[in-house]
Amino acid sequence: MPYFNPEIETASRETLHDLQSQRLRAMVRNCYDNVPFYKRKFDEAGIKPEDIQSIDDLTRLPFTVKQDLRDNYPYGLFAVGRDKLVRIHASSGTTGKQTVVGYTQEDLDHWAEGAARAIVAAGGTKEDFIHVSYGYGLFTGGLGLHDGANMLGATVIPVSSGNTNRQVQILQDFQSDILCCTPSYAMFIGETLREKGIGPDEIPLRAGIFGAEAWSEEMRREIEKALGIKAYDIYGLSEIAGPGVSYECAEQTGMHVCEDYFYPEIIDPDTLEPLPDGEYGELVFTCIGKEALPLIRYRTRDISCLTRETCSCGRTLVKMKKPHGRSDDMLIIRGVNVFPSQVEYVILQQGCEPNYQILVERQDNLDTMTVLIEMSEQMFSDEISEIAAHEKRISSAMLSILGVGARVRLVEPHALPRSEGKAVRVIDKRNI
Ligand code: DLL
Repeated sequence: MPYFNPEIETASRETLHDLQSQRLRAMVRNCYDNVPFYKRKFDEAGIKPEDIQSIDDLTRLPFTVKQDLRDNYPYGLFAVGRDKLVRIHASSGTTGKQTVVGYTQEDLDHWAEGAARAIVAAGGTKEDFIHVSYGYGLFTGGLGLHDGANMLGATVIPVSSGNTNRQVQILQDFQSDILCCTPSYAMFIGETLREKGIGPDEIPLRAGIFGAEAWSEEMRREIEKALGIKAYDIYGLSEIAGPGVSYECAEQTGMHVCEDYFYPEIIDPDTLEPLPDGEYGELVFTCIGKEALPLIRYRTRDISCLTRETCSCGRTLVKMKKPHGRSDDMLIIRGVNVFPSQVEYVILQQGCEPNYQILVERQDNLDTMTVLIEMSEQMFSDEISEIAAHEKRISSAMLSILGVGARVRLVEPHALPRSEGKAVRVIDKRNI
């Protein structure tokens, strides 16, 4: 069973515990001495760096939230000066001011190692051609997988996102082995292949490493079929590191967290108390071992759970379940909590393809949810009554699974915009 770093990926729990404790001690000292924000927070909580001796003391430390990054925009939480910084990235900033993150060379090396571990866990070797279709730029996807492939010694094809016809040509002509992009873009590439009459067996692609947005098991199966590959999940977030904070192995029952650098916890988002393994709650990360932006107990808003059962791949690193979505993606429709991922589940379960958009409006003080779904070629019909019957069937499945009614409107194939990066699924007009 190949690993990128067997010493860490299959380390005993004791070894990891010691390493994590040692790194946490150094990190806390770094925060206290170099980040005035953390010094103030520690002082307010009456904590001295020497109070934190082991990773078990982590829960005594305060949380950090995205607003703290915004309040200290752009560089106020950095623990190093410009001379040590080597790279800046930023989040897309769709929900407010963008957040800016920075890395030293050592930070970049740790992040690249996470991405390299992910490529190896997906069956990649240094012989492989890694086709990177995540966007390059301030978004961490492109450069993250790029650096990971470089560290492994594989060959990078740095295509970036967009120009889907060209992507297909490169997949064929350059003989890419592993495709890296968002799951929604992988679907779009699959659809383009089909339109060109190219069968999945006519491209040499073997695997895909997909992340940056929530995607369901049903979506995985659609992508695997469309591209003729095995599809692996990868997770990350700019504030902690880009892709490679955690990654799937062949067992595909969760993503192994690089807990030697990024220590995970699950908390109850209301009480802020830690939750035991196996319970779903908000994922929190502490960047032990990070120099430039050492965030303590950063609340991700992602909903997941941790498991420490033995994995058939031999890795001992804790696994996090596929995030259900973000707590701030959750829609409240007439008082009922609805995650876009649940809507996607119904759509795929009802035999549609995952090309949809959720439109939320408020009419006469009442929330309404309309789900626009593209018809598949098989569903497409000139008979209005046939289309209406499909809409009725999907709508009643929505009601029984979501617990709230949704109007379903089937639209023509290709009527909805395709995404080359993270898909925009929800248009909420209630606050406009
Ligand atoms: O999306 C980093 C990344 C790039 C991850 C490429 C994987 C692949 P941000 O733009 O900061 O960073 O967005 C981070 O995206 O908090 C999750 O809500 C979501 N996310 C990332 N990976 C997954 C995943 C990158 N595998 C936010 N499943 C995170 C579900 C994911 N959600």
